[in-house]
Amino acid sequence: MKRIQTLMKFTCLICIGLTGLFAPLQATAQKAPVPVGPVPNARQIEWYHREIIAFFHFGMNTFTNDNEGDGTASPKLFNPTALDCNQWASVLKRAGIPAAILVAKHADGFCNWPTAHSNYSVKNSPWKNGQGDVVKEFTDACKASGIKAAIYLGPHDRHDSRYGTRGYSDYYADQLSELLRNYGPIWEIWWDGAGADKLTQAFYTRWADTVRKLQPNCVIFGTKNSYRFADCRWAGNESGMSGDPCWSTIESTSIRDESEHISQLNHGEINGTAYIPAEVDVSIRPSWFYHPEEDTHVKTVSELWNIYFNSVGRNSVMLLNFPPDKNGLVPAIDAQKADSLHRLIEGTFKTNLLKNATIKSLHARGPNFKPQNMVDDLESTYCATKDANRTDTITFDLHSNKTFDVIKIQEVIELGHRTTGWSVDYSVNGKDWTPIPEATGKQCVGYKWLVKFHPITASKVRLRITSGKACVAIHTFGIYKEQMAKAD
Ligand code: IPT
Repeated sequence: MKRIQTLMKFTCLICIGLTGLFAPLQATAQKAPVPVGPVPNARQIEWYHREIIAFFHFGMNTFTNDNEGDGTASPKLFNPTALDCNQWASVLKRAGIPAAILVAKHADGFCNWPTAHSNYSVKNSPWKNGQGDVVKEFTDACKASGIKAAIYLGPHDRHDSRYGTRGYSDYYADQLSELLRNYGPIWEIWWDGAGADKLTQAFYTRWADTVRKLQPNCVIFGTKNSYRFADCRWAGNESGMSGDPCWSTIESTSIRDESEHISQLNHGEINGTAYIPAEVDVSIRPSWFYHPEEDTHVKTVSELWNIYFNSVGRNSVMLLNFPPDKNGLVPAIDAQKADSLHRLIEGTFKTNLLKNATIKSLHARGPNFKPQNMVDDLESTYCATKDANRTDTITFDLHSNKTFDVIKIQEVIELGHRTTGWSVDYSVNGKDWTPIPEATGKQCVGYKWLVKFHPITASKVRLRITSGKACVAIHTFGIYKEQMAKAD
């Protein structure tokens, strides 16, 4: 009995000794890196993953062939002959676009839904004898297609004489409540800064409160005096161009003082204290609203491909506007371009040519964070270095020559912006390295960074993380061959 007890004691001591020795090592190898700097909230993480959002500018301007109506056009002019939001949704489904924002009221003040708070609405139009509701048709169509529905309720209003007064604050809050209460989940609310200078922070404090109470998960696109509530920001232009770099971080006051900070909106600020990434609004046509004379000016697939690289490929979300015509339909040509863009994206990014590469890194953190995680197509895994290593060199041996012209790199956004410098080189003979100029001296990664260049044929590729704010955490690294169809 005594012997058994002594043996047990001895065994336990050995166990404790072994655990003591290996546990800390094991723990370091398995422990995730800690976040650095500002990090995204749950709404922003979800928003980033949509990548492309559709915008629908449809309203009185569609019928007056205008973009900025002054609010005096008669409601009698609003009369779409064949409005079909299911057609809009099917265009988006085919184009792989998972979320859409409808203009419920543009700055002319005309309301696309039968609001109880104004007579300037579809209620007084001939469309469906005043019984129609575009917001309802839109949100129903989105719901039926599994598309996230969102709303633009223009803060500026040229029709309502109370604009800028206390009375307007009530009016807008009432309309916001109507829209956020009666149409199911609203994924985003868009607060255009155009003409909104009269609106002080007090207006937005009240309206943001309404949003948060009625739709806690709703993303806020904030501008100017709504800066304190912004989940995402304007990129500083309407041509589809985020800056290089384009940090998700910024000083939120740069959003408030927009006109003096266009460059900050475009590039973000590396040491910005707020996490407010860019949403890049751009129209598939020259204007936001439909004009028949622009039927021959729909953006080409190459133009859209460039915009995709300059928005989604620059750590931003792309917000692509489709202007429905007077019938209330998305024109076939616009639909076809969006469809082709989708096929190009899908085709190009289908095969990561690094998938079967042998991968070596200098400072691998441990088995759970191995470099192979960068090419495994899994959402949950990533590659990280040890806490002490803010740089790394990761070499991919392809074993044979492969031709590629696109690079994709993604960080783990939940862990904040870490990488601040990176470059990619290739080797043909397996020994000497040549830099890819378009992928040299890069700074930002974030949710996603894409680079394209003339095709390169190589048997080895090397990713160098040259500087960072904390240890490296790369979610994805890939090389691809662009799959542009012949007809654009
Ligand atoms: C511009 C606004 O000033 C900005 O806040 C944002 O809402 C943006 O529009 C959206 O495109 S005004 C425009 C005429 C550049």
